[in-house]
Amino acid sequence: MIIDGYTQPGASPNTNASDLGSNAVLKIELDGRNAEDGANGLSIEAGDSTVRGLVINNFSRPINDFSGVGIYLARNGGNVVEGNFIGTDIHGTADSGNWWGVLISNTSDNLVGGIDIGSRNVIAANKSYGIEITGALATGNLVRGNLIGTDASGTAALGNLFDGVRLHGGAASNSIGGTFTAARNLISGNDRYGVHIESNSTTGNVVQGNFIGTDVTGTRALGNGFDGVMLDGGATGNTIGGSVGGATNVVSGNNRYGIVLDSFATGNRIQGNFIGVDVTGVAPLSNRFHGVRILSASNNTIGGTGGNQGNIIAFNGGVGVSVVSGGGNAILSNSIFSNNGLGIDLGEDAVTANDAGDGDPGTNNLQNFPVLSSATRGSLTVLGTLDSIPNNVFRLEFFASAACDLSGHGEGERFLGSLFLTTGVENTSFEVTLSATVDAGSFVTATATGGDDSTSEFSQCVPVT
Ligand SMILES: [Ca+2]
Ligand SMILES: [Ca+2]
Ligand SMILES: [Ca+2]
Ligand SMILES: [Ca+2]
Repeated sequence: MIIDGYTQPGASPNTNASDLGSNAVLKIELDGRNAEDGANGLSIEAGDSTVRGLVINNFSRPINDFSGVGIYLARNGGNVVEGNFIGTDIHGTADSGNWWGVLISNTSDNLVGGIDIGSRNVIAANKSYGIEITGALATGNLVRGNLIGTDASGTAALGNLFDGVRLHGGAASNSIGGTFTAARNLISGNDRYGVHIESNSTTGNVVQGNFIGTDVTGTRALGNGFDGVMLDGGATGNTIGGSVGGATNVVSGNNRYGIVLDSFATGNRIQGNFIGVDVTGVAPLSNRFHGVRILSASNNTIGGTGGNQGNIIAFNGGVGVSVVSGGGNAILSNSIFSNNGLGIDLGEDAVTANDAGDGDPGTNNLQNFPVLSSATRGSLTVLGTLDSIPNNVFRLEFFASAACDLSGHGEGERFLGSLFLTTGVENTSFEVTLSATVDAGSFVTATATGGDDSTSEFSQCVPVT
């Protein structure tokens, strides 16, 4: 079945590129104000159907978890939802919210939006979630090119009242965004989280190439009310960003933290993102608090040792990466600088001093950081020691920064290189020569990451001489 509102005279699909809002002109409106309680705008269970060019609004009186939905997709998948305004008036500018915008429940391979510019939906002002994808049979769904939580211009908030996009209940291997510019979703101005991935077995989902907390240009803040991205409730093995071209999410301008990993989120990868900077990767566009916060979550990776896996985490109002509790969280090869607080903080309690022998348990093992004694130009030669668990291999990473944090520790603006160091029974000395050009007057810092992937805070800064 194809329902195509663009066949109505005077209607036309969007022709604007991704850095502008939608100029779609819509003429057909499904208005739920006079529908019975519990009505949906459209419920599609047959599959392989297309809905395009409609305004669907005011279906806002749910009587259970499957009602009060603008477009409800269940049972058979393969549907396409494109070029609609869901939750707004016909101009895409005023609040006429459904309860849910789009609810994809236990069905697979649906496409919301698309990489054709005419495919972009505006999904805004709904009274719970803009898009929810839920259930273990919800796999392989694609959400691409939409404006979620803004008006049609992409420059003003028209938030969904809960999250912009919620993945829940075991939804697996779904994709939000993509590496094509046209696949970018704008997910901003929502009242709670931009993207919320939650609950056990919600796994293998990929969030790439989106603007989360900015306006449509990626240069101005249009923050989500809570965090840009939240993974919690045991969400496992999801990827935010990636190392391939176009995978970068801009997660900036949000009203709490940039990205949060909470309550047993495990094995998730946060890679290649801009967190606290705008789309240029240079200009500040701060999240209000920390760039990344990890709380009761273990074995996640922020950055990585492969190429282009590091994130830029800068200019945030709090710490760059705060690990409040949990272990085995690797923080590798990132560019972390000019955050208001520390670059990396274990325990969220300012600099945690090294203990002799590093036997202390705790957040990320309270892994001791290296102690640097000098950094000398030419080829950059760094001398120092690491006091940690004997007879273990540690990955030391070295960074250069134009300025040292006020604490005297970190941050780490430019990743210079790494060294594997096997510890002896006492402080273990190292000397490493890095093929990096570093300006005199700048500073070198280091981190240590143990065999369980727990990364330390940053070392003290040493000036380059
Ligand atoms: Ca700082
Ligand atoms: Ca600390
Ligand atoms: Ca320690
Ligand atoms: Ca320790």
